[in-house]
Amino acid sequence: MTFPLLLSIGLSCSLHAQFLNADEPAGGIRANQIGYAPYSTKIAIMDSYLFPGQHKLPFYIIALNQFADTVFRGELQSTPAADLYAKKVNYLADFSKLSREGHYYLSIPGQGVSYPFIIQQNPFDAVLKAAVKAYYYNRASMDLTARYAGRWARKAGHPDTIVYIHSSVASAAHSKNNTLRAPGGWYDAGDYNKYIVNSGITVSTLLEALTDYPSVFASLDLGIPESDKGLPDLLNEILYNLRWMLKMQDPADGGVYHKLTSANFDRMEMPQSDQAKRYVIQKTTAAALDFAAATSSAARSLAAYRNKLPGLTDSLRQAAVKAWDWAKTHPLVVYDQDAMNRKNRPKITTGAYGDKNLQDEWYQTAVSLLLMTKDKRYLPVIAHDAPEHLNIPSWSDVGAVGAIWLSKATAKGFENIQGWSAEDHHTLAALQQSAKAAVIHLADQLTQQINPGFSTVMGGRATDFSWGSNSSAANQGWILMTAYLLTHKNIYRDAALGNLDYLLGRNATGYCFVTGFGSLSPLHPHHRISIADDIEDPIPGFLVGGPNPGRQDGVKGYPSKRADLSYIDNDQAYSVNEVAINWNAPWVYLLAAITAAEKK
Ligand code: G3I
Ligand code: 9MR
Repeated sequence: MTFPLLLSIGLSCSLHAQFLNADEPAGGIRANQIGYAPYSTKIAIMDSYLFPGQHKLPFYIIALNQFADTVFRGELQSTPAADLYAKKVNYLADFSKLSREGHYYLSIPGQGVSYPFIIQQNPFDAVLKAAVKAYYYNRASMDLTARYAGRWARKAGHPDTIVYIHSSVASAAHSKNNTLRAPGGWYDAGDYNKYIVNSGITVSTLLEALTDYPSVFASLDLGIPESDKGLPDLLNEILYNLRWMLKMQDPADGGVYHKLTSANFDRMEMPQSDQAKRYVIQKTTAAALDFAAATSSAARSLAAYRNKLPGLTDSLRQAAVKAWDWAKTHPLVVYDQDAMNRKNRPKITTGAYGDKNLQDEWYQTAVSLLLMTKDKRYLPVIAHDAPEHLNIPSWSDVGAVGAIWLSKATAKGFENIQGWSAEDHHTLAALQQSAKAAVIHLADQLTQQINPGFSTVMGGRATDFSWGSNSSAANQGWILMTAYLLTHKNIYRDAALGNLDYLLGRNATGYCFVTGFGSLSPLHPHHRISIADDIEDPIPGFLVGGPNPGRQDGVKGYPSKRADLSYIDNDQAYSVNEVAINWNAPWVYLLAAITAAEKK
């Protein structure tokens, strides 16, 4: 490593690129490649798999200035137990006591150096902003102009003004000539389709970040066309998708189409080049429920901005109740793509989001509608469908989202409601109590499932590594930070910060899993726009899927079969290197939560 070279280029972003180009790799040092708040925990791991070191070696934190000042000296310690996957003890450098702001790297003489990092207040502001802006870059149906999109400016794709009603749709009273209009919204992921189930949890998660950390988002200026309208930009961005979601409801009966899609996944081309016919597919119960949950949670969040958005709050409220009523009369229309394809043409082969167990959807949606309407008809459903055990949130398991909503709701607003008996109030209080206990219990389970090799909750169980594993790390963070909000116990915040470090580089692969950030970062995500746009750098701000030993994409060249190493930065590797709206959402939550909870 030629540090004088580094010094000559100054302390700018190009620093990171220079590190990558340097001859010497970072060895087996695994650490957050962005940085730390001054008073937070700061840990780097020497991965024994790659690092031939031994404990008791000294390590140094060196300032990236012309004097290369040593600002901290410590000694490596062995991790408390073996790494769950490598089955060996790693070494750990703890430099939490270093609080002086600056640009640094860690050095173990004769062994290697880390990538650079910063210590400063609010170290994640740029990552957070990019994580939200990523949604803008995935917008359908509008030009992204250079003013807002910079070098990623592109033409509008998929106007979705003529969307065909697929034969799987039993009735579509509002269609004209067997077509309808449903422009806007975000592309789901690396593909160009739009799926209600996944949009639902994405919107609900992002709204929760806005609700819990309003001051973090009040000042976050995304530079999008809707900026400066007096609303937080996160909300502006969410509204772009919500307005599309509203168009996916049949106003005649309240049913909601499962997805808007082409028959097959598109080639690796820019959105505007894709001319395939688009269809709305079958109304399903999951779509109706997830739609109702997202629209009602939006109506609840928007109450604070009501006079800025005349009409929208009311439309959302009505849409949510109508979708619920449709679900009540169609309680078990599950999306089974194979069965659907046996009866309908064209065959549809894009993402299914086909959840067969809807108990958790009933629960979360009943919670949201209860909070929005104060109508006690939702109480029995909540009582009946409350999950016995909560799992971390995912597109197919939203019970924890409902429990989070219920546990944070206050009794305020429920007093003096007509028609509520003392017993109803008692039932609500008991349900709230058990929701809160369940969220805290889940957080406690998480704090006890540590992979000692990296001191992270993420990877504490082998099942953490499945498709979209990085979103599991972020969703674990969401649960932990909710428990922190509910109890103010530092153990939850510290565990969540460990997962944030995991995603930014303290993991076995050595990658900072966010496009455009860190020194070793995905350059080839499975993201059609990033692949087809002739710009070398991928669209920034996306969390990639992450290690997944399923390796369903069949790509050759994965470095290892080990669960935590089953990752490859290859644009065909969709089971580990795709991006998705539902994966960035808990990432946004975690970044905002950690920012708000920064130790001063
Ligand atoms: O639930 C089982 C779990 O019990 C088991 O232990 C584990 C072992 O691998 O598998 C789990 O199921 C996996 C599930 O994801 C977990 O969420 C399935 O094997 C896996 O096939 C499934 O992958 C889904 C993938 O689509 C394929 O259907 C992902 O969740 C889902 O995020 C992804 O979504 C796609 C859309 O279809 C299309 N757009 C892109 C998007 C992101 O890749
Ligand atoms: O690009 C598709 C991605 O969005 C999906 O998550 C993934 C799994 O459903 O499928 C990708 O599409 C691939 C298809 O499944 C198989 N043929 C190659 C396609 C592009 O790599």
